[in-house]
Amino acid sequence: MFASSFPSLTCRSDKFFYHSRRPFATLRQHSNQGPQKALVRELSPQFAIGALRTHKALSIDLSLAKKQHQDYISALAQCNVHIIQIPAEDGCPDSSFVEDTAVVVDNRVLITNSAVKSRSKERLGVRNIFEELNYTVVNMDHPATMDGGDVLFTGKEFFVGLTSRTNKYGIEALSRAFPGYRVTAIPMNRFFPKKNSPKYHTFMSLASSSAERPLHLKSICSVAGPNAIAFANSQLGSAIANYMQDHSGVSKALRHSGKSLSFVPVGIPELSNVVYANGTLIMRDPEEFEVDRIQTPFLAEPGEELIQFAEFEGLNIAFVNMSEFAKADGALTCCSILC
Ligand code: CIR
Repeated sequence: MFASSFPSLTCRSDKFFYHSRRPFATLRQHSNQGPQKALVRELSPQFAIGALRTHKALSIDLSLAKKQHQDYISALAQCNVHIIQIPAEDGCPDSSFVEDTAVVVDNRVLITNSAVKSRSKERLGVRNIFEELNYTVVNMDHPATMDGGDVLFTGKEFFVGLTSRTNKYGIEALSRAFPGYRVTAIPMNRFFPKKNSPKYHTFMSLASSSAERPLHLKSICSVAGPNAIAFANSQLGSAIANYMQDHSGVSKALRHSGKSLSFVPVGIPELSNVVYANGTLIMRDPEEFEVDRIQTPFLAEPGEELIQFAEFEGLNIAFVNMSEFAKADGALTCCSILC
């Protein structure tokens, strides 16, 4: 059992629930079938110069990024999924972050509306491919905005980050698009210290790391296996994992059978974004990360918790170096749509 012992939270408002009052038992029964396809998008030739990034000074090596993207696709292919690669969207440097453009569950796809102008055209090519594949396509329109990076689907329910990219109208649109599933919004800002709190200045200095000021919900947590969520074992990551655990319909429904969600704490926050499909866990290469043994003598080896979890669950592991994508605030989930 890898459930962590993170501290309890006090925030428990129902304000952020959309379908939470529906008893979980009345919601759709989940099928255990894993994804059959992975949609990926060719790297834009403008990726290195034009991709949005929090840390503007970071320079991206385009040829290394291309290699990493190829390795990523090879790792996905090991997950027993059929790879569908579509061309980059013309004039959209971020279009390889295809996850943000759509949310797919069963045979239905919600094409999201980006809050960022430079990314708004990306949805065109994605919508076309899903129409060709005969999915039921639902479009999200203004004022709703969403990035798929904020949407964590456990297979049974949605958790959605309320962020600078995803607003409450976007979450309402998601609830309408997938009426059979419970949707819980996670108000990310609520977990940051208030400006007048004594912790604020410490927090802001830590916040130079994008892991502590994540762009998306899934920058610091992701599905790591059946009923398992990996999360950054940081103050913010633990608070969010705690919130999910408290608000999960599955936890409540299955509490008595002992089959609730389990949470895998990951010491290096950037390693908490993983891809799980059909018995394989893709994680960032632990060699990308160095542990400062003087500052943090007791920290586990990078990725050790995930590797132990995968071994315990009998999952295959694939490592992929994503350093160039991370410079543009991306990681593993963002480069594909599993469906
Ligand atoms: C952006 O700022 O939109 C891109 N540079 C990064 C998007 C990463 N997407 C994701 O993690 N789902």
